[in-house]
Amino acid sequence: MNDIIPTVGIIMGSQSDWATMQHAADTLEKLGVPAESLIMSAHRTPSRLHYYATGAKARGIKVIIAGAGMAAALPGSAAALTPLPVLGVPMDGRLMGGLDALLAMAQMPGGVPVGTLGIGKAGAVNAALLAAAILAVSDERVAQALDDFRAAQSAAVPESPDKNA
Ligand code: RP5
Repeated sequence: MNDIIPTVGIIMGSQSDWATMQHAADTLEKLGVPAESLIMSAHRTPSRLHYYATGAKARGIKVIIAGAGMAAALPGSAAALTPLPVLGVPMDGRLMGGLDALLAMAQMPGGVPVGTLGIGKAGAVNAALLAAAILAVSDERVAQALDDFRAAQSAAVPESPDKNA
């Protein structure tokens, strides 16, 4: 049995969002940040979302990453129910390439913030890195993992292009 308590909750509106949100999960795993991944929808499973968001802080979750597409109400609805920071990831591949979801997440009414990332895979990866950066303020182990990630990322960039690629 896995008794590691997750500190990041990755939630998504549908199974169809997992192809994108798995990049957030993979990035947190690489950083050694324990996370849980769950499906819940502001529209299809409102009771499940309410139960999760209102109980997340007491369970030890410190940051919530919420991925959704179309009306993309999940991050904002979660943010309305929890004092935890909520990071939103708009899904791509839908109407307007995900621009509709991006605007829905970013245009929150004043008073209920969602930290909205970019559309798709890059947004999912960056949501994980931003969640880790939030944790790193008070967790030296995560701070070191982020430093190592950035050093490895820089080292992997060649100084000149491979002209045969
Ligand atoms: C949203 O509606 C989900 O986040 C998903 O991106 C979108 C469509 O869901 P499916 O029809 O693919 O289940 O709530």
